[in-house]
Order: sequence, then C-alpha cells, then structure tokens
Amino acid sequence: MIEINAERFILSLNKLREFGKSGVGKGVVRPAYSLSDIAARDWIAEQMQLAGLKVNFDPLGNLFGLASMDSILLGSHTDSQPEGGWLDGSLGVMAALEIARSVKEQGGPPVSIVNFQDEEGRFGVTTGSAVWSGNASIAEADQFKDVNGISLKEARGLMGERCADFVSPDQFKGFIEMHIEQGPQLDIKGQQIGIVSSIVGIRDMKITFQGEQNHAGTTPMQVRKDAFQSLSLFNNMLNQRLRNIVTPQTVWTIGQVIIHPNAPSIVPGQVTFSMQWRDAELDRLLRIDDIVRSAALDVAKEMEVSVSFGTMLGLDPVEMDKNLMGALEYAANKTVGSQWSKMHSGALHDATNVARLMPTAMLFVPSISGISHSFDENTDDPDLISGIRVLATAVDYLYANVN
Ligand code: HGY
Ligand code: MN
Ligand code: MN
Repeated sequence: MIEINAERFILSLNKLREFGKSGVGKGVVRPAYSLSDIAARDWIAEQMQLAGLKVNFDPLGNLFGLASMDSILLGSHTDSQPEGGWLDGSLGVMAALEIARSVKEQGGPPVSIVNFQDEEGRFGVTTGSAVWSGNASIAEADQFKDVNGISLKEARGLMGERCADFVSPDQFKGFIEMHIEQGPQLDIKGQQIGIVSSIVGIRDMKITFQGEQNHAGTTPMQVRKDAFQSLSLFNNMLNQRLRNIVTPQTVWTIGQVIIHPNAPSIVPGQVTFSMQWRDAELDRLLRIDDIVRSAALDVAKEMEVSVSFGTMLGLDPVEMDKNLMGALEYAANKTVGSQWSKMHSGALHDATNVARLMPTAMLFVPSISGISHSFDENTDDPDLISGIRVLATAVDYLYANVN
C-alpha cells in the first residue's frame, strides 16, 4: 500500500507555484517555453531524478521521469494560461511526483511521470501531447504561431540542449491524469472526487475580416468597411443560427480579438479573432463548423469585407478506459466512501491525446466555486490530499490485480 506524504505533497505544490507566481491570490503566469516554465521544468527534472527516475526531455520539451521497467504513467502539465491558477495541470504532476517518491522510499509498483508541454495552447491545442501521440506532426506544429507571431519552432529552441528523443509509449501500461475539475459540479454536490467518463471534443481556429481602414470622423457610415462591425454582426448571426442545433452543454467562445490598428479615431480595417467551440458529440462539432463558416461568409458579403479562415485545430471527444475507471472507483470507495461521482469533462486534457496510445483515465478534485483559468482558482488542501490518496490506491489496485 503506497503511503503518500501529504505534507511534502502540499509543500511541493507551493514550491512549484513560486515559478511564475503572479497576480492576486494563488495566481500563476507560466506560459509554455517562458523562462518561468523552463525553470519549473528544470526543478521538476531534478525532483524526478531524486525520486530515482530517469529524466528525458523530448524535442517538444515534454518532460518524462521514467521508471526502470514497464510502468504506469501519471502526470499532466505545468504550463499555464496567460492568467492561470496554481493547480491547473500542476496538481497532476506534483501528485505523480509524490507517488514516485513514496514508491522509492517504501517500495511498490513502478511509476513513471510525464509533464506535457503547451497543454494550454500558446501555440496549438494540447500541443505537446498532441505531437507525442501522433495527433499532430512536429513539422506541422513547428509552424504554429502564438499571438505575438513567435513560432513553436523558435520557442522550443529555447529549451536547447536539454531535449533528446521522443520517449516510446510502449513501456507504459496506461495513463492516469489527476486534475482539478475546473467547473462547479463537485463543489455544488459537496463531493470530493470525480471520475471522468468522457472528455469533450473541440474545434478552434482564427478568423479574419479584412475591411478598409479610414478616418473615424470623415468616413460616412454607409460607405465604411468596418472590421469590428463585421465581427459584431458575425457574433449575433452565429448565436442565432446555433440556437436550434446546440445542447445546454455545447459551448462556443470568442476569447481573443486582435483589432487593427486599435485606435479610437480610426475605422478598424482588420480584425482577427479566435473561434472555439466544444461539444461531446463529433457530429455536432462538424455541423457547427459548417454554420461558423457560412455565417462568416454571409457577413463578409453583407459588409463588403473579405474573410479568411486560419488552420483548424481540433480534438475529437473521447471515452475513458473502463478498467482504469474501475480501479479509480474502487479507490474512491475506499478513500472517500460515497463522496464521488462519475462525470464528463468539459475541459480538455492531455489524456485525450494519450488515449490514442494506451488505456487512459482521469480523476478530478473540486474547484472552489468552479473557478479556473483565473488567478482565483483554488481547492481546499483536504480535497487535494483525498485526490492523491485515491490515485495512489488505484495504482496499488491495478498492480495487485494485473501482475
Ligand atoms: O482549454 C482547456 O480546456 C484546457 O484547460 N487547456
Ligand atoms: Mn489543465
Ligand atoms: Mn487549463
């Protein structure tokens, strides 16, 4: 039975938070390949080594700590959103580290760790695990650019000589990712653990309306080709047209808008914005794609502007492995009694990509008030500790029942 050291686990989470600590509360700014991200990865690599694991950075900067033989893989990611919380991704990596440390001290099943790079999509969507799993090629990913026009190829160059070859997935029996829920369900129900049954699918692309830049005082309204007005019309039209095909779980977001030249006295000539949508059903994701494109084309015609579509990124919805879920259910019953439920994940995770390679499962702990992708993200320590105990118990159970 793996006995984790709860105090050391919470201390490590707080130590990791020092890399990129920012904003109010427990906020973190640690985007992929930033100095704080790379420094955090170096610290984690040292800790992996101390836990008796062999360290390997792959060409993307995905960091693995490998046990000496076939093992279960645990982990998540430690890059953050531009304004992120201290637990999103970090929790799964620090939980994996604590379990590996405990195994080294007490003996126990072989446990390897992964810390994926760019899960939060500075460049793509779950970029590091997408490339590792073969969902995207490295040549393709290298062309991805961040909001400032920096390419992934350029950014990953900053990791320099650390990076070696890709790690073969064949040595892993399965993958379990522990994560915060990032939504309100567990908090509302007052439960401690969520066992994920499926993960949402996503589509994400940039759309540009190109109009005509001109003087905001002298250009009559009827002759303007205003890029912002085009976006505004598009947003209204899209909301109308989606009404009849979406479910209450379907979500769509325009979260990033770059308007040019972004000045009060200039009719904006160009707007590029992110268009993202998520749904649990592939068919609906594809139907929304058609609606997004036709609405943008109709707006372009009506507003006499041109429209262009960037590269479509996406991950299809995925089911979790029943056998691994069974181990988590056993462990949850043992650790928290009935204080758990099965749930769907509306957030994306590296687990989606890894599920292409091996049996994969996830467990959640509550997010206070359901807040995440915000400096205000937090979880109570007892819930963090229950989560890692469930994870450790599930690992024990799997080895007891397979080997
Ligand atoms: O966007 C997501 O769901 C993930 O947190 N990157
Ligand atoms: Mn995450
Ligand atoms: Mn996230």
